[in-house]
Amino acid sequence: MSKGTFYITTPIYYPSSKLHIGNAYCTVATDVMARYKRMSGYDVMFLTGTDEHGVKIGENARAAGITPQEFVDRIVEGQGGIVELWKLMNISNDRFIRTTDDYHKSAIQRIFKALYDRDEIYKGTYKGLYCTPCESFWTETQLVDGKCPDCGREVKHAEEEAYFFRLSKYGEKLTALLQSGYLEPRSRVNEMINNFIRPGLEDLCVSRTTITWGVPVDFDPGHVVYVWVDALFNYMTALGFENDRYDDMRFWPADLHIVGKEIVRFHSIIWPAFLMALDLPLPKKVFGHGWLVFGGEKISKSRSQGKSVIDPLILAPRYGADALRYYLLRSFPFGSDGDFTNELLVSRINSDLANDLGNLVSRTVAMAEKYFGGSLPDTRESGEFDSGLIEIASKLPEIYETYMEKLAFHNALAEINRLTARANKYIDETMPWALARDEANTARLAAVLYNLLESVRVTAVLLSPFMPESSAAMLTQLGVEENRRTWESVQSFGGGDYKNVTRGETLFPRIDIDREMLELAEIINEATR
Ligand code: ME8
Repeated sequence: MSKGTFYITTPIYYPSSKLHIGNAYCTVATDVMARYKRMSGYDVMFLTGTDEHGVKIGENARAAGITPQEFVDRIVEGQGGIVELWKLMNISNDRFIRTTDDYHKSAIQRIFKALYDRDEIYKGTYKGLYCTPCESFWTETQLVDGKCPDCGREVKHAEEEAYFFRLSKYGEKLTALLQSGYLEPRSRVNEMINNFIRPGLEDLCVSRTTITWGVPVDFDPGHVVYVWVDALFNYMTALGFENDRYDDMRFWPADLHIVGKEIVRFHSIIWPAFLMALDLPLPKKVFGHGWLVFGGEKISKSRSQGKSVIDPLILAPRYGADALRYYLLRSFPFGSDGDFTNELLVSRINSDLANDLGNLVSRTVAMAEKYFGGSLPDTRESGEFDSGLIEIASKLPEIYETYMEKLAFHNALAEINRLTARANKYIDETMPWALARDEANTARLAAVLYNLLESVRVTAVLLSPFMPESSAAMLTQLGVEENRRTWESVQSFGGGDYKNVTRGETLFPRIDIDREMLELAEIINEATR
Protein backbone atom coordinates (compact mmCIF):
# COMPACT_ATOMS: atom_id res chain seq x y z
CA MET A 1 0.00 0.00 0.00
CA SER A 2 1.38 3.38 -0.97
CA LYS A 3 2.13 5.88 1.76
CA GLY A 4 1.32 8.67 -0.69
CA THR A 5 3.28 10.64 -3.23
CA PHE A 6 6.81 11.91 -2.80
CA TYR A 7 8.20 14.37 -5.30
CA ILE A 8 11.93 15.00 -5.18
CA THR A 9 14.17 17.02 -7.48
CA THR A 10 17.78 17.91 -8.19
CA PRO A 11 18.74 21.31 -9.59
CA ILE A 12 18.60 21.25 -13.36
CA TYR A 13 22.23 21.54 -14.38
CA TYR A 14 23.68 23.94 -16.92
CA PRO A 15 24.99 21.98 -19.88
CA SER A 16 27.57 24.69 -20.49
CA SER A 17 30.23 21.99 -20.34
CA LYS A 18 30.55 18.44 -19.04
CA LEU A 19 29.31 17.79 -15.54
CA HIS A 20 31.76 17.00 -12.76
CA ILE A 21 31.81 15.08 -9.52
CA GLY A 22 30.11 17.98 -7.65
CA ASN A 23 27.02 17.70 -9.83
CA ALA A 24 27.17 13.93 -9.47
CA TYR A 25 27.30 14.33 -5.69
CA CYS A 26 23.96 16.14 -5.61
CA THR A 27 22.32 13.77 -8.07
CA VAL A 28 23.52 10.69 -6.20
CA ALA A 29 22.20 12.06 -2.91
CA THR A 30 18.84 12.79 -4.49
CA ASP A 31 18.80 9.32 -6.02
CA VAL A 32 19.51 7.74 -2.64
CA MET A 33 16.61 9.63 -1.12
CA ALA A 34 14.31 8.70 -4.00
CA ARG A 35 15.24 5.02 -3.72
CA TYR A 36 14.84 5.10 0.06
CA LYS A 37 11.36 6.62 -0.27
CA ARG A 38 10.34 4.07 -2.90
CA MET A 39 11.61 1.29 -0.66
CA SER A 40 9.64 2.61 2.27
CA GLY A 41 6.41 2.64 0.32
CA TYR A 42 5.98 6.01 -1.36
CA ASP A 43 4.83 6.69 -4.87
CA VAL A 44 7.94 8.61 -5.91
CA MET A 45 8.52 11.07 -8.71
CA PHE A 46 12.21 11.85 -9.08
CA LEU A 47 13.04 14.62 -11.50
CA THR A 48 16.36 15.82 -12.82
CA GLY A 49 17.29 17.61 -16.01
CA THR A 50 19.12 20.44 -17.66
CA ASP A 51 18.85 24.22 -17.65
CA GLU A 52 19.76 24.93 -21.24
CA HIS A 53 19.24 28.64 -21.80
CA GLY A 54 21.34 31.61 -20.78
CA VAL A 55 24.25 33.73 -21.82
CA LYS A 56 27.02 31.33 -21.01
CA ILE A 57 25.65 28.48 -23.10
CA GLY A 58 25.11 30.89 -25.99
CA GLU A 59 28.72 32.03 -25.69
CA ASN A 60 30.13 28.51 -25.42
CA ALA A 61 28.18 27.43 -28.48
CA ARG A 62 29.47 30.37 -30.46
CA ALA A 63 33.02 29.54 -29.42
CA ALA A 64 32.48 25.95 -30.57
CA GLY A 65 31.09 27.18 -33.89
CA ILE A 66 27.74 25.43 -33.53
CA THR A 67 24.21 26.49 -32.65
CA PRO A 68 23.27 26.58 -28.98
CA GLN A 69 20.80 23.77 -29.58
CA GLU A 70 23.47 21.58 -31.16
CA PHE A 71 25.78 22.46 -28.31
CA VAL A 72 23.37 21.44 -25.56
CA ASP A 73 22.23 18.35 -27.45
CA ARG A 74 25.80 17.12 -27.48
CA ILE A 75 26.40 17.76 -23.81
CA VAL A 76 23.09 16.37 -22.69
CA GLU A 77 22.51 13.42 -24.99
CA GLY A 78 25.81 12.94 -26.80
CA GLN A 79 28.57 10.47 -26.05
CA GLY A 80 29.84 10.92 -22.49
CA GLY A 81 26.98 13.33 -21.93
CA ILE A 82 24.77 13.96 -18.94
CA VAL A 83 22.20 11.29 -19.71
CA GLU A 84 25.00 8.75 -20.07
CA LEU A 85 26.62 9.89 -16.83
CA TRP A 86 23.42 9.39 -14.87
CA LYS A 87 22.98 5.97 -16.37
CA LEU A 88 26.49 5.06 -15.38
CA MET A 89 25.91 6.35 -11.85
CA ASN A 90 22.73 4.30 -11.62
CA ILE A 91 20.46 7.28 -11.20
CA SER A 92 16.82 6.20 -11.06
CA ASN A 93 15.15 9.43 -12.14
CA ASP A 94 11.60 9.00 -13.34
CA ARG A 95 11.78 11.99 -15.62
CA PHE A 96 14.37 14.19 -17.28
CA ILE A 97 13.45 17.72 -18.24
CA ARG A 98 15.29 19.86 -20.76
CA THR A 99 14.30 23.51 -20.71
CA THR A 100 14.59 23.59 -24.50
CA ASP A 101 11.70 21.11 -24.73
CA ASP A 102 8.78 22.77 -26.51
CA TYR A 103 6.21 21.97 -23.85
CA HIS A 104 8.38 23.69 -21.25
CA LYS A 105 9.03 26.77 -23.36
CA SER A 106 5.38 27.39 -24.13
CA ALA A 107 4.46 26.79 -20.49
CA ILE A 108 7.04 29.40 -19.46
CA GLN A 109 5.49 31.89 -21.84
CA ARG A 110 2.08 31.29 -20.33
CA ILE A 111 3.45 31.57 -16.79
CA PHE A 112 5.23 34.83 -17.60
CA LYS A 113 2.02 36.22 -19.09
CA ALA A 114 -0.01 35.10 -16.08
CA LEU A 115 2.40 36.93 -13.76
CA TYR A 116 2.14 40.01 -15.97
CA ASP A 117 -1.68 39.85 -16.10
CA ARG A 118 -1.76 39.72 -12.31
CA ASP A 119 0.48 42.78 -12.18
CA GLU A 120 3.16 40.76 -10.43
CA ILE A 121 5.46 41.69 -13.31
CA TYR A 122 5.79 45.25 -14.69
CA LYS A 123 7.97 46.97 -17.25
CA GLY A 124 10.78 49.31 -16.18
CA THR A 125 14.45 50.08 -16.73
CA TYR A 126 17.18 48.09 -15.16
CA LYS A 127 20.32 49.80 -13.95
CA GLY A 128 22.64 47.77 -11.89
CA LEU A 129 25.57 45.49 -11.38
CA TYR A 130 25.54 42.27 -13.27
CA CYS A 131 27.56 39.12 -12.95
CA THR A 132 27.60 37.50 -16.37
CA PRO A 133 28.64 33.95 -15.40
CA CYS A 134 26.03 33.79 -12.61
CA GLU A 135 23.45 35.74 -14.60
CA SER A 136 22.63 37.63 -11.44
CA PHE A 137 22.03 41.27 -10.77
CA TRP A 138 23.33 42.59 -7.49
CA THR A 139 22.96 45.71 -5.44
CA GLU A 140 26.06 47.56 -4.22
CA THR A 141 25.45 46.31 -0.67
CA GLN A 142 25.26 42.69 -1.70
CA LEU A 143 28.70 42.67 -3.31
CA VAL A 144 31.56 41.13 -1.39
CA ASP A 145 34.77 43.14 -1.81
CA GLY A 146 33.17 44.73 -4.85
CA LYS A 147 32.71 41.33 -6.50
CA CYS A 148 29.86 38.89 -7.11
CA PRO A 149 28.93 37.36 -3.74
CA ASP A 150 28.25 33.97 -5.34
CA CYS A 151 31.31 33.39 -7.46
CA GLY A 152 33.72 36.15 -6.50
CA ARG A 153 34.11 37.42 -10.05
CA GLU A 154 33.91 40.96 -11.45
CA VAL A 155 30.49 42.53 -11.94
CA LYS A 156 29.71 45.22 -14.49
CA HIS A 157 27.25 48.10 -14.84
CA ALA A 158 24.30 47.26 -17.03
CA GLU A 159 21.23 49.20 -18.11
CA GLU A 160 18.28 47.94 -20.12
CA GLU A 161 14.54 48.08 -20.51
CA ALA A 162 13.23 45.12 -18.63
CA TYR A 163 10.36 43.48 -16.83
CA PHE A 164 10.47 43.31 -13.07
CA PHE A 165 8.87 40.92 -10.65
CA ARG A 166 7.47 42.48 -7.48
CA LEU A 167 9.72 40.52 -5.17
CA SER A 168 9.94 43.44 -2.74
CA LYS A 169 6.45 42.89 -1.45
CA TYR A 170 7.11 39.34 -0.28
CA GLY A 171 9.65 40.00 2.48
CA GLU A 172 7.35 39.30 5.39
CA LYS A 173 5.73 36.23 3.93
CA LEU A 174 9.13 34.84 2.99
CA THR A 175 10.52 35.43 6.45
CA ALA A 176 7.60 33.53 7.93
CA LEU A 177 8.11 30.74 5.43
CA LEU A 178 11.80 30.48 6.18
CA GLN A 179 11.14 30.40 9.89
CA SER A 180 8.61 27.61 9.45
CA GLY A 181 11.12 24.92 8.55
CA TYR A 182 10.91 25.29 4.76
CA LEU A 183 14.68 25.49 4.45
CA GLU A 184 17.25 23.08 5.82
CA PRO A 185 19.79 22.88 7.29
CA ARG A 186 18.48 25.47 9.73
CA SER A 187 21.83 27.22 9.72
CA ARG A 188 21.04 28.56 6.24
CA VAL A 189 17.82 30.24 7.38
CA ASN A 190 19.48 33.10 9.23
CA GLU A 191 21.85 33.65 6.36
CA MET A 192 18.90 34.15 4.01
CA ILE A 193 16.96 36.38 6.37
CA ASN A 194 19.92 38.51 7.47
CA ASN A 195 21.69 38.85 4.15
CA PHE A 196 18.81 39.14 1.75
CA ILE A 197 15.46 39.81 3.34
CA ARG A 198 16.32 42.12 6.22
CA PRO A 199 18.31 44.63 4.11
CA GLY A 200 15.12 44.87 1.98
CA LEU A 201 14.25 42.84 -1.07
CA GLU A 202 14.34 44.66 -4.37
CA ASP A 203 12.14 43.85 -7.32
CA LEU A 204 13.76 41.27 -9.52
CA CYS A 205 14.63 41.84 -13.13
CA VAL A 206 13.02 38.95 -15.04
CA SER A 207 13.68 39.67 -18.70
CA ARG A 208 16.62 40.51 -20.93
CA THR A 209 16.86 42.31 -24.24
CA THR A 210 20.54 41.67 -24.78
CA ILE A 211 20.34 37.93 -25.27
CA THR A 212 18.62 35.72 -27.75
CA TRP A 213 19.22 32.24 -26.41
CA GLY A 214 16.20 31.88 -24.16
CA VAL A 215 12.42 31.76 -24.08
CA PRO A 216 10.99 34.82 -25.87
CA VAL A 217 8.40 36.92 -24.07
CA ASP A 218 5.61 36.30 -26.56
CA PHE A 219 3.73 39.54 -25.93
CA ASP A 220 6.80 41.78 -26.22
CA PRO A 221 9.26 40.83 -28.96
CA GLY A 222 12.89 41.46 -28.13
CA HIS A 223 12.51 40.43 -24.52
CA VAL A 224 13.71 37.05 -23.36
CA VAL A 225 12.62 35.46 -20.08
CA TYR A 226 15.30 35.59 -17.39
CA VAL A 227 16.91 32.17 -17.17
CA TRP A 228 15.99 31.65 -13.51
CA VAL A 229 12.26 32.08 -14.19
CA ASP A 230 12.63 29.58 -16.99
CA ALA A 231 14.66 27.26 -14.75
CA LEU A 232 12.72 27.32 -11.49
CA PHE A 233 9.37 26.55 -13.07
CA ASN A 234 10.83 23.34 -14.49
CA TYR A 235 9.79 21.68 -11.25
CA MET A 236 6.17 22.24 -12.22
CA THR A 237 6.19 22.08 -16.01
CA ALA A 238 7.76 18.62 -15.72
CA LEU A 239 4.56 17.52 -13.98
CA GLY A 240 2.30 19.04 -16.60
CA PHE A 241 1.77 22.57 -15.27
CA GLU A 242 0.56 24.77 -18.13
CA ASN A 243 1.12 22.00 -20.69
CA ASP A 244 -0.41 18.81 -22.02
CA ARG A 245 2.73 16.77 -22.21
CA TYR A 246 2.32 15.40 -18.67
CA ASP A 247 -0.54 14.91 -16.30
CA ASP A 248 1.13 14.47 -12.93
CA MET A 249 0.20 17.54 -10.96
CA ARG A 250 -0.88 15.22 -8.15
CA PHE A 251 2.82 15.25 -7.20
CA TRP A 252 2.74 18.99 -6.55
CA PRO A 253 3.77 20.52 -4.18
CA ALA A 254 7.25 19.05 -4.22
CA ASP A 255 8.28 17.29 -1.05
CA LEU A 256 11.94 18.05 -1.40
CA HIS A 257 14.12 20.21 -3.62
CA ILE A 258 17.75 19.28 -3.11
CA VAL A 259 20.08 22.08 -4.19
CA GLY A 260 23.64 23.26 -3.61
CA LYS A 261 24.08 26.00 -1.05
CA GLU A 262 24.94 28.63 -3.68
CA ILE A 263 21.44 28.42 -5.15
CA VAL A 264 19.56 28.29 -1.88
CA ARG A 265 18.72 31.97 -2.36
CA PHE A 266 16.91 31.23 -5.61
CA HIS A 267 14.99 28.35 -4.07
CA SER A 268 14.10 29.86 -0.74
CA ILE A 269 13.34 33.45 -1.75
CA ILE A 270 12.68 33.81 -5.45
CA TRP A 271 10.98 30.49 -6.10
CA PRO A 272 8.42 30.67 -3.28
CA ALA A 273 7.72 34.30 -4.14
CA PHE A 274 6.87 33.36 -7.74
CA LEU A 275 4.54 30.68 -6.44
CA MET A 276 2.94 33.05 -3.95
CA ALA A 277 2.38 35.48 -6.78
CA LEU A 278 0.41 32.82 -8.64
CA ASP A 279 -1.35 31.52 -5.51
CA LEU A 280 0.23 28.11 -6.00
CA PRO A 281 1.10 25.66 -3.21
CA LEU A 282 4.69 25.95 -2.01
CA PRO A 283 7.23 23.12 -1.93
CA LYS A 284 7.45 21.46 1.46
CA LYS A 285 11.20 21.58 1.82
CA VAL A 286 14.41 22.85 0.29
CA PHE A 287 17.65 21.27 1.44
CA GLY A 288 20.85 23.22 0.72
CA HIS A 289 23.77 20.81 0.64
CA GLY A 290 27.46 21.64 0.97
CA TRP A 291 30.14 21.64 -1.68
CA LEU A 292 32.79 19.18 -2.64
CA VAL A 293 35.98 21.14 -2.46
CA PHE A 294 39.37 20.34 -3.84
CA GLY A 295 42.45 22.06 -2.51
CA GLY A 296 40.15 24.44 -0.62
CA GLU A 297 38.14 25.55 -3.65
CA LYS A 298 34.70 24.55 -4.86
CA ILE A 299 34.88 22.03 -7.65
CA SER A 300 33.23 23.79 -10.57
CA LYS A 301 32.90 23.79 -14.32
CA SER A 302 34.82 27.01 -14.79
CA ARG A 303 37.64 26.82 -12.28
CA SER A 304 40.79 25.10 -13.37
CA GLN A 305 40.75 22.89 -10.27
CA GLY A 306 38.04 21.00 -12.10
CA LYS A 307 40.74 19.47 -14.23
CA SER A 308 42.66 17.98 -11.32
CA VAL A 309 39.55 16.24 -10.16
CA ILE A 310 38.92 13.14 -12.13
CA ASP A 311 35.84 12.90 -14.30
CA PRO A 312 33.09 10.73 -12.77
CA LEU A 313 32.88 9.05 -16.18
CA ILE A 314 36.34 7.67 -15.41
CA LEU A 315 35.88 7.08 -11.68
CA ALA A 316 32.58 5.19 -11.85
CA PRO A 317 33.70 2.39 -14.18
CA ARG A 318 37.05 2.20 -12.41
CA TYR A 319 35.69 1.54 -8.92
CA GLY A 320 32.06 0.77 -9.63
CA ALA A 321 29.27 3.30 -9.34
CA ASP A 322 28.30 1.85 -5.97
CA ALA A 323 31.70 2.46 -4.42
CA LEU A 324 31.76 6.02 -5.71
CA ARG A 325 28.23 6.64 -4.47
CA TYR A 326 29.17 5.24 -1.10
CA TYR A 327 32.25 7.38 -0.77
CA LEU A 328 30.39 10.56 -1.70
CA LEU A 329 27.77 10.09 0.96
CA ARG A 330 29.76 8.44 3.72
CA SER A 331 32.61 10.88 3.98
CA PHE A 332 31.00 14.10 5.24
CA PRO A 333 27.67 15.46 6.42
CA PHE A 334 25.42 16.39 3.51
CA GLY A 335 24.91 19.94 4.75
CA SER A 336 28.65 20.69 5.05
CA ASP A 337 31.50 21.11 2.61
CA GLY A 338 33.84 18.18 2.17
CA ASP A 339 37.27 17.70 0.71
CA PHE A 340 37.29 15.39 -2.27
CA THR A 341 40.53 13.52 -2.64
CA ASN A 342 41.40 10.46 -4.64
CA GLU A 343 43.38 9.05 -1.70
CA LEU A 344 40.37 9.22 0.58
CA LEU A 345 38.17 7.66 -2.06
CA VAL A 346 40.46 4.68 -2.52
CA SER A 347 41.23 4.22 1.15
CA ARG A 348 37.53 4.27 2.02
CA ILE A 349 36.78 1.67 -0.60
CA ASN A 350 39.50 -0.50 0.90
CA SER A 351 38.63 -0.05 4.55
CA ASP A 352 34.85 0.11 4.62
CA LEU A 353 33.88 -1.86 1.55
CA ALA A 354 36.63 -4.38 0.77
CA ASN A 355 37.75 -5.07 4.34
CA ASP A 356 34.69 -4.71 6.51
CA LEU A 357 31.62 -5.27 4.39
CA GLY A 358 33.10 -7.38 1.61
CA ASN A 359 34.84 -9.63 4.11
CA LEU A 360 31.75 -10.11 6.21
CA VAL A 361 29.71 -11.16 3.21
CA SER A 362 32.31 -13.45 1.73
CA ARG A 363 33.17 -15.13 5.02
CA THR A 364 29.52 -15.63 5.95
CA VAL A 365 28.49 -17.00 2.58
CA ALA A 366 31.57 -19.19 2.31
CA MET A 367 30.93 -20.73 5.73
CA ALA A 368 27.25 -21.36 4.95
CA GLU A 369 28.36 -23.22 1.85
CA LYS A 370 31.22 -25.06 3.47
CA TYR A 371 29.42 -26.24 6.60
CA PHE A 372 25.89 -26.69 5.29
CA GLY A 373 26.12 -26.84 1.51
CA GLY A 374 24.33 -23.48 1.35
CA SER A 375 21.19 -24.76 3.12
CA LEU A 376 20.89 -24.09 6.85
CA PRO A 377 19.14 -26.70 9.01
CA ASP A 378 16.00 -25.60 10.84
CA THR A 379 17.22 -26.63 14.27
CA ARG A 380 19.19 -23.80 15.80
CA GLU A 381 20.56 -23.29 19.24
CA SER A 382 21.04 -19.78 20.53
CA GLY A 383 24.01 -18.96 22.67
CA GLU A 384 26.48 -16.47 24.01
CA PHE A 385 27.06 -13.26 21.96
CA ASP A 386 23.81 -13.60 19.99
CA SER A 387 21.87 -10.94 21.82
CA GLY A 388 24.49 -8.24 21.26
CA LEU A 389 24.41 -8.75 17.51
CA ILE A 390 20.65 -9.22 17.26
CA GLU A 391 20.01 -6.09 19.26
CA ILE A 392 22.05 -3.91 16.94
CA ALA A 393 20.48 -5.45 13.84
CA SER A 394 16.97 -5.11 15.23
CA LYS A 395 17.33 -1.48 16.18
CA LEU A 396 19.14 -0.46 13.05
CA PRO A 397 16.16 0.15 10.70
CA GLU A 398 14.60 2.66 13.05
CA ILE A 399 17.86 4.54 13.65
CA TYR A 400 18.55 4.48 9.94
CA GLU A 401 15.11 5.86 9.17
CA THR A 402 15.62 8.76 11.57
CA TYR A 403 18.87 9.71 9.87
CA MET A 404 17.54 9.22 6.35
CA GLU A 405 14.58 11.47 7.04
CA LYS A 406 17.06 14.18 8.04
CA LEU A 407 19.23 13.53 4.98
CA ALA A 408 22.02 12.59 7.38
CA PHE A 409 23.36 10.01 4.94
CA HIS A 410 26.79 9.77 6.52
CA ASN A 411 25.20 8.89 9.86
CA ALA A 412 22.88 6.32 8.33
CA LEU A 413 25.88 4.67 6.70
CA ALA A 414 27.95 4.85 9.87
CA GLU A 415 25.17 2.98 11.69
CA ILE A 416 25.11 0.30 9.01
CA ASN A 417 28.86 0.00 9.37
CA ARG A 418 28.43 -0.51 13.10
CA LEU A 419 26.38 -3.60 12.36
CA THR A 420 29.00 -4.83 9.89
CA ALA A 421 31.73 -4.36 12.48
CA ARG A 422 29.65 -6.07 15.16
CA ALA A 423 28.96 -9.01 12.86
CA ASN A 424 32.65 -9.38 12.03
CA LYS A 425 33.40 -9.38 15.73
CA TYR A 426 30.68 -11.98 16.28
CA ILE A 427 32.52 -14.29 13.90
CA ASP A 428 35.66 -13.91 15.96
CA GLU A 429 33.72 -14.47 19.18
CA THR A 430 31.72 -17.50 18.10
CA MET A 431 34.50 -19.09 16.04
CA PRO A 432 32.33 -21.09 13.63
CA TRP A 433 35.38 -23.03 12.39
CA ALA A 434 35.87 -24.38 15.92
CA LEU A 435 32.19 -25.28 16.24
CA ALA A 436 32.37 -27.11 12.94
CA ARG A 437 34.89 -29.56 14.31
CA ASP A 438 32.28 -31.36 16.44
CA GLU A 439 28.92 -32.54 15.12
CA ALA A 440 27.38 -32.02 18.51
CA ASN A 441 27.61 -28.29 17.78
CA THR A 442 25.64 -28.41 14.52
CA ALA A 443 22.60 -26.60 15.91
CA ARG A 444 24.78 -23.93 17.47
CA LEU A 445 26.73 -23.49 14.26
CA ALA A 446 23.46 -23.17 12.35
CA ALA A 447 22.32 -20.39 14.69
CA VAL A 448 25.60 -18.52 14.34
CA LEU A 449 25.40 -18.60 10.57
CA TYR A 450 21.74 -17.76 10.61
CA ASN A 451 22.42 -14.65 12.69
CA LEU A 452 25.20 -13.66 10.36
CA LEU A 453 23.11 -14.17 7.24
CA GLU A 454 20.30 -12.17 8.79
CA SER A 455 22.72 -9.37 9.64
CA VAL A 456 23.99 -9.34 6.07
CA ARG A 457 20.41 -9.29 4.80
CA VAL A 458 19.48 -6.30 6.96
CA THR A 459 22.67 -4.57 5.87
CA ALA A 460 22.02 -5.24 2.20
CA VAL A 461 18.45 -4.00 2.29
CA LEU A 462 19.37 -0.79 4.09
CA LEU A 463 22.28 -0.23 1.76
CA SER A 464 20.14 -0.72 -1.33
CA PRO A 465 19.39 3.00 -1.88
CA PHE A 466 23.12 3.75 -1.67
CA MET A 467 24.56 0.78 -3.50
CA PRO A 468 21.78 -0.78 -5.53
CA GLU A 469 23.91 -3.20 -7.53
CA SER A 470 26.04 -4.49 -4.68
CA SER A 471 23.01 -4.80 -2.47
CA ALA A 472 21.21 -6.92 -5.06
CA ALA A 473 24.34 -9.05 -5.51
CA MET A 474 24.55 -9.61 -1.75
CA LEU A 475 20.90 -10.62 -1.52
CA THR A 476 21.35 -12.99 -4.43
CA GLN A 477 24.26 -14.66 -2.65
CA LEU A 478 22.02 -15.05 0.39
CA GLY A 479 19.41 -16.68 -1.85
CA VAL A 480 16.54 -14.64 -0.44
CA GLU A 481 13.31 -14.04 -2.32
CA GLU A 482 11.81 -10.66 -3.16
CA ASN A 483 9.66 -10.57 -0.07
CA ARG A 484 12.76 -10.68 2.15
CA ARG A 485 14.46 -7.87 0.31
CA THR A 486 11.92 -5.29 1.41
CA TRP A 487 11.84 -2.51 3.96
CA GLU A 488 9.06 -4.29 5.89
CA SER A 489 11.09 -7.48 6.00
CA VAL A 490 13.94 -5.88 7.93
CA GLN A 491 11.68 -4.47 10.60
CA SER A 492 12.05 -7.79 12.40
CA PHE A 493 15.09 -10.00 12.76
CA GLY A 494 14.59 -13.69 11.95
CA GLY A 495 11.56 -15.38 10.51
CA GLY A 496 12.75 -16.59 7.14
CA ASP A 497 15.21 -19.32 6.36
CA TYR A 498 18.36 -19.73 4.27
CA LYS A 499 18.21 -22.68 1.92
CA ASN A 500 20.03 -21.44 -1.11
CA VAL A 501 23.17 -19.55 -0.14
CA THR A 502 25.70 -19.41 -2.97
CA ARG A 503 29.00 -17.66 -3.28
CA GLY A 504 29.27 -14.95 -5.90
CA GLU A 505 31.96 -12.70 -7.27
CA THR A 506 34.01 -10.57 -4.91
CA LEU A 507 31.92 -7.49 -4.25
CA PHE A 508 34.67 -4.95 -3.66
CA PRO A 509 38.16 -6.00 -4.74
CA ARG A 510 40.96 -4.46 -2.68
CA ILE A 511 42.86 -1.72 -4.45
CA ASP A 512 46.62 -1.36 -4.32
CA ILE A 513 46.66 2.23 -3.14
CA ASP A 514 50.21 3.17 -4.15
CA ARG A 515 49.85 1.87 -7.66
CA GLU A 516 46.42 3.40 -7.94
CA MET A 517 47.66 6.86 -6.96
CA LEU A 518 50.30 6.71 -9.66
CA GLU A 519 47.74 5.72 -12.27
CA LEU A 520 45.35 8.45 -11.21
CA ALA A 521 48.16 11.00 -11.36
CA GLU A 522 48.79 9.88 -14.91
CA ILE A 523 45.11 10.34 -15.80
CA ILE A 524 45.22 13.87 -14.37
CA ASN A 525 48.36 14.64 -16.36
CA GLU A 526 46.68 13.54 -19.55
CA ALA A 527 43.58 15.63 -18.78
CA THR A 528 45.50 18.80 -18.00
CA ARG A 529 48.05 18.49 -20.80
O1 ME8 B 1 23.09 26.31 -10.73
N1 ME8 B 1 29.95 20.37 -4.76
O2 ME8 B 1 23.28 24.71 -12.39
P1 ME8 B 1 24.76 24.15 -12.18
C1 ME8 B 1 28.71 19.93 -4.58
N2 ME8 B 1 21.18 25.64 -13.58
N3 ME8 B 1 27.71 20.17 -5.43
C2 ME8 B 1 27.99 20.87 -6.52
C3 ME8 B 1 29.28 21.37 -6.76
C4 ME8 B 1 30.30 21.08 -5.82
N4 ME8 B 1 31.55 21.47 -5.96
N5 ME8 B 1 29.25 22.04 -7.92
C5 ME8 B 1 27.98 21.95 -8.39
C6 ME8 B 1 22.68 25.72 -11.72
N6 ME8 B 1 27.22 21.24 -7.54
C7 ME8 B 1 21.30 26.05 -12.24
C8 ME8 B 1 20.27 25.42 -11.35
S1 ME8 B 1 17.77 24.87 -10.65
C9 ME8 B 1 16.26 25.43 -11.02
C10 ME8 B 1 18.86 25.69 -11.71
C11 ME8 B 1 25.81 20.90 -7.69
O3 ME8 B 1 25.07 23.33 -13.36
C12 ME8 B 1 24.98 21.61 -6.64
O4 ME8 B 1 23.84 20.87 -6.37
O5 ME8 B 1 25.67 25.26 -11.84
C13 ME8 B 1 24.66 22.90 -7.34
O6 ME8 B 1 23.56 23.59 -6.78
C14 ME8 B 1 24.38 22.40 -8.73
O7 ME8 B 1 25.35 21.37 -8.94
C15 ME8 B 1 24.55 23.56 -9.71
O8 ME8 B 1 24.62 23.14 -10.99
